[in-house]
Amino acid sequence: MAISNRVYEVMMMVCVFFVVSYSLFETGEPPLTLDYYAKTCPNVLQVVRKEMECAVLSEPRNAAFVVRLHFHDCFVQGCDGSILLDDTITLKGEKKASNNIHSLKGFRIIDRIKNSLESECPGIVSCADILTIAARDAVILVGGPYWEVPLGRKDSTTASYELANTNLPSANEGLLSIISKFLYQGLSVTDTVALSGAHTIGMARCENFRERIYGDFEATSDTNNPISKSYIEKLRSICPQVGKAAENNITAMDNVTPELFDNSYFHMLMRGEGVLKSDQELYSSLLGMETKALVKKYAADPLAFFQQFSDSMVKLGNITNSDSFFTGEVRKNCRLRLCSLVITKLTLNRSIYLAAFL
Ligand code: HEM
Ligand SMILES: *[C@@H]1O[C@H](CO)[C@@H](O)[C@H](O)[C@H]1NC(C)=O
Ligand SMILES: *[C@@H]1O[C@H](CO)[C@@H](O)[C@H](O)[C@H]1NC(C)=O
Ligand SMILES: CC(=O)N[C@H]1CO[C@H](CO)[C@@H](O)[C@@H]1O
Repeated sequence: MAISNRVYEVMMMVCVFFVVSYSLFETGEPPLTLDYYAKTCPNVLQVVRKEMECAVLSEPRNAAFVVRLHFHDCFVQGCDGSILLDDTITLKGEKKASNNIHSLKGFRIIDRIKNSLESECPGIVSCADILTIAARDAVILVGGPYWEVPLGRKDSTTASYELANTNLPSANEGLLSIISKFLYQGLSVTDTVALSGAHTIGMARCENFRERIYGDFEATSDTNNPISKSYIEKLRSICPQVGKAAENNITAMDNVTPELFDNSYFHMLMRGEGVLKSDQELYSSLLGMETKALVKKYAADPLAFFQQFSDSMVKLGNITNSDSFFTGEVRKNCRLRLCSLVITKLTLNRSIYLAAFL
């Protein structure tokens, strides 16, 4: 016991040393590069692709889970794997934040990729980079565009439940509020519309579309059209107006080609049949002249959508938190900070000693 505690103390000091020395001596962020792992883990892209192929082949919705995970990671402290951290006694994670709880999934897919990469090249590839590559592969595997992924992110040693609550957009939020959340991250109105096109795959839960289907759905869609009428009836049967029983009943956000990454989401918006209020507002809000024009453009021109989606995903992946570059680490297990392993063990036996430290 004494020996192992000594080991933890040394590791703790090493952690603290790195944190202090990095933050003191470094300024400016090193750029991400396409060949970041060329020498240290040359097979990284193949390993991620193989795992993603298995995951998406067995369940197409896994593609949607992973794309959304990446988005929710990047909007909170930058793309630093903070979304992947589990709650512990010393860390309140992001998984229970309002837009994540009962909703975000796919963590086990990332665990599986991490395990493969730890046997291929231990301690080299960050969880934040894994998530970025996996999201790109997810999109390709369901028929979407390819883009090259800049790499070199570090994993955070922190997470932010508070920022997860404030930065992430939600289903019933108005257009201007959503756009301002994207602008805050350095993303444009064009990025907002193109990235929303990710809703061409995946599902939404009743609690996120109830307000819309008992609200302005009939006003935006054509209720004289029998197809449109039966669609809203279907949505209402999945999600009754009252009661909690159907809260986790789900429906596809693109009801035409739910498992295919295409531009039919934008056609839905033009028919006024967007499932989420936040989706339909891109086309129907009186304040959304620019977003409406973009919706029309991507509905008419699938290649323009694919091109912009790729560019916007690279921009999304570029959101960084300068802290994580210097205090960041490469986790062994995406759910746990390296240093926290040390801190937790020490806390058990040495809480007084630790209190002096922190
Ligand atoms: C524009 C603001 C956005 C809002 C308000 C929003 C909101 C939502 C909501 C409420 C859901 C359903 C969650 C549930 O019911 O459990 C959802 C699902 C999803 N979102 Fe977004 N989202 C936005 C933008 C994005 C972006 C930028 C991406 C990725 C680039 C994205 C990817 C996804 C995916 C793939 C799903 C389906 C997940 C699944 O099948 O479980 N969303 N989003
Ligand atoms: C993203 O970051 C990379 C490297 O840091 C840079 O080369 C590229 O221009 C950036 N792309 C966008 C769209 O911001
Ligand atoms: C959930 O949706 C199904 C249709 O997909 C519906 O038959 C069922 O009644 C819904 N559950 C509740 C509790 O409303
Ligand atoms: C004195 C004391 O509390 N020792 C504990 C230190 O932690 C290990 C587990 O990590 C326990 O087994 C010891 O009992």
